[in-house]
Amino acid sequence: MFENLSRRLQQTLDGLRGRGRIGEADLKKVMREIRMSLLEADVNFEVAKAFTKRVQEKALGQKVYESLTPAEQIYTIVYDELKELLGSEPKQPELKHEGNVWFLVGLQGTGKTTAAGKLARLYKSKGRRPLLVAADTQRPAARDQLRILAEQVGVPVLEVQNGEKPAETARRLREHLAKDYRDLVIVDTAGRLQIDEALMDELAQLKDELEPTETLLVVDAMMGQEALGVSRTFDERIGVSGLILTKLDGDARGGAALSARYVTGKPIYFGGTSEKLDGLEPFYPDRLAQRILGMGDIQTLMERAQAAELEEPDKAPHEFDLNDLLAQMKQIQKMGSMTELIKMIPGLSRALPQNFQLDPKATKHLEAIIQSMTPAERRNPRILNASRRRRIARGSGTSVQEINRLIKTFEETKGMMKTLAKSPRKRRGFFGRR
Ligand SMILES: Nc1nc2c(ncn2[C@@H]2O[C@H](COP(=O)(O)OP(=O)(O)OP(=O)(O)O)[C@@H](O)[C@H]2O)c(=O)[nH]1
Ligand SMILES: [Mg+2]
Repeated sequence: MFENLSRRLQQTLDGLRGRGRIGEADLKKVMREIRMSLLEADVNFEVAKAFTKRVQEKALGQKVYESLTPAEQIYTIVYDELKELLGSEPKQPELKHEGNVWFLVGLQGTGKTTAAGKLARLYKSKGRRPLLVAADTQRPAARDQLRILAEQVGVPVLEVQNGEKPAETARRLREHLAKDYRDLVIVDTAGRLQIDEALMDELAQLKDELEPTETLLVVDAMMGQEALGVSRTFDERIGVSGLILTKLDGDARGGAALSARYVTGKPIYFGGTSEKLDGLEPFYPDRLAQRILGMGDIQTLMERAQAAELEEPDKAPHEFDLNDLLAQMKQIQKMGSMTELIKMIPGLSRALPQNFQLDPKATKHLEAIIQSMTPAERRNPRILNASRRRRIARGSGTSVQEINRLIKTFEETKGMMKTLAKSPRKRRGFFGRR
């Protein structure tokens, strides 16, 4: 998602690079290009218009910073406005010491049940005690789906019965909580293909009974503009406190995601990034804006790297060796597609061709080579002389050239690890500043 928009915006802004001055006519042209890029990405028309108008006003009115070139100034304005459009500051749902009830609503298939499971997993990992409530009173299959997720996450689930009245559900919930203390109740509700009165009434009644502390509207980013009109209806009828944007990993153009905050006026709390239970991330307007403008999302990258590292049992400090390289390759596979990660590295994303994919077989080869080495060789690749390399090539069914290449990659990675370890934060920001 966002790839085309990202590419087009970057092209437009790159076109300004190296200019000493940007005249009003040039600026108008740039604004037209930005507006077109946004519209092509399926951004709401009003949103696109207002966006470019604000960028232009700021660009004309801004005092000139000597430290920035005109192109860089426009870059920063576009960045600021994108961030603003996405909600400016990251927001999370309110979480009190106890008594939290989160109500998930949304159209059919948007990802409510999946999001309920993901939220339970996320907050359990933060030390909370979630309870899932399967509140679809019509489809037993929907309740089964949530029960399976609850089992995977390891949290209990309370299931409504067919045709159960909201007041009865509330009573059973209180009874359940009296027996088994829980500080976060996540309620998964039924979806419908279209807004329909019966559903809205049912949800409104259930909401009255359960008195949720947050009502989270689940919006499918793949649905495009129409999702947002629907969101407004949900808000009018039921009241919504925040959004969860799902399927951000899809190949939709991204317009709905970009317009959601502006059109609904509600903060985006989370983004869904895969079908799996760990595919939910707090939504950071600044990081997404950075990613769209191609500045790389180093912070997300580092956090994901750290999260994966926590799962590594062996954390004793030692010199980076081939075992680490192998472990790293495996972690990277775990972290998500390599291509996605590479796209987050500043500079690299723009250098790559549009449909770039890495070869997953490459890791398998690497693994075979490293596994053919003795423990001593893995710890200290310097001892790998020609005869050892020949032996390893035979053992792993590869060639000496491949081993040489691996050693080179290893040396490079080792160098990079040192640089990253020294100054992880200095690399952030516009054009190396900040
Ligand atoms: N790729 C991707 N798929 C998702 C994401 N969230 C949900 N899905 C998929 O979307 C489909 C529908 O998800 P559900 O969670 O069943 O949707 P729902 O809103 O509960 O649907 P109903 O209960 O029928 O209204 C499933 O195939 C999910 O795996 C996401 O963030 N990314
Ligand atoms: Mg469901």
